[in-house]
Amino acid sequence: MSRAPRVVVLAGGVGGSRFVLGLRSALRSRGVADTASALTVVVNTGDDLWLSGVRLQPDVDSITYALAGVNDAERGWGRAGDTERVNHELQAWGSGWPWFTLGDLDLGTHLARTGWLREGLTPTEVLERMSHRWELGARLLPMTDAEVDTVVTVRDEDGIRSMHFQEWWTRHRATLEPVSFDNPGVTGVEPAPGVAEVIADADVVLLAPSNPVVSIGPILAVPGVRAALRSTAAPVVGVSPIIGGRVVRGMADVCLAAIGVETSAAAVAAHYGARSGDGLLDSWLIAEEDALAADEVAGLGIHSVVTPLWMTDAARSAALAEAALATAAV
Ligand code: FO1
Repeated sequence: MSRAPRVVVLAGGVGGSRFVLGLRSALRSRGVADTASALTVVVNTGDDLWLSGVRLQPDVDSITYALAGVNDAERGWGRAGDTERVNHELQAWGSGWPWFTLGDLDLGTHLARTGWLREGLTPTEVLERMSHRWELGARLLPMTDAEVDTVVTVRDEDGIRSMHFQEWWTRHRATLEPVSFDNPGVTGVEPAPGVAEVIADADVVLLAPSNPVVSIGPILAVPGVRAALRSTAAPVVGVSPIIGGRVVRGMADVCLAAIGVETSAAAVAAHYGARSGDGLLDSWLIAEEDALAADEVAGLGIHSVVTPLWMTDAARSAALAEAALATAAV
C-alpha cells in the first residue's frame, strides 16, 4: 500500500495505551510521518465519572498521557511526578472519594475539560481541543458523547447491590464478587461523531489487548459499533489479552468469570466471535504460550496468528503492533 494505512483501534486501560504507543511506533517505522491522520483510537468512556465537581475520563487520559509521554508508567494511571496537595484539601473537605486520588497536574486536565463541557462543547470537541497541547500522533475519539457508566452489580454478605466501576475497581480492588457488568442507558445512545465513519473507511480495525468486559465491552455495547465492525471492508484483527492462560495485569479474569467466559485465548476469541458467523473477528493474535489454542480458534472460523504478545517495553509493543498490521496485510 503506497499511502499510509488507515488504522482504527478500539482501546482502554493500560493494555490499550501500550498497544496504541506500539501502533504509532510501528507506523513511524514504516515511514508514516503524519501518524495522527493514519491512527484513530476509539476509547472506552464507561470508566468516566463526575467527582468533586469535575469530569474524569480515566481511559482517555491514560492514552493521552501515554502518547504525550507524561504518564506515570509505573503506577499505570495519572501524570508522572504528580503531587497531591489539592487532593489532601479535597479530602479534608470531605469531597470526592477517600480511596480515590486526584493528582494536582491531573486535576488541571479535569478542570480544563469540565470548563469546556460547561461552555457547551461535546466530549468529542473537548478531546479534539485537548489533542492540540501535545504531539500525540493519533486521533482520539470517545466511544460516545453520551454519559454511559459501567456499573458493577456485586454479591456480598449485604446481598446484591450495584456500584460505579471505579468504586468496585479502586475501592474494593475487584474483590467483591461481580454478578454482572452493565452500561445502563447505552441502548439509547449513538457512537460519537466519526466513530462509525472511521470504522467504515479503515484499512484495518484492531481490538487492543484491553479488558474484553470493561474496556472493549462498553465500546461494543454502543449501538452501531458492532454493525460498523461487521460491515467494514477492513479486516478486523484482535489481540488476545490473555497470555499463557492468565491475564497480563488487572482483573480481566474476574470480569470474564462474571460473564461466563473462561480466562483463555480461545474463550475470549469465542466471546468476540467470528465475522464469518455472527461475531466480530477475522483474525486473532495469540501468544506463543497459548499456541495450542490455535486449532480451537481456527475451529471458530477465526484466522489465528501465534506471536509474542508481551508489551514489556516500547520495542516489543511496536513489534506486536506491526504483527497486527501485517496480519491484516496493510
Ligand atoms: N486507580 C487507582 O487504583 N486508584 C486511584 O486512586 C485512581 C485515581 C485515578 C484518578 C484519575 C484517573 O484518570 C484514573 C485513576 N485511577 C486510579 C485509575 C483508574 O481507576 C483505572 O485504572 C482505570 O479506569 C481502568 O482502566
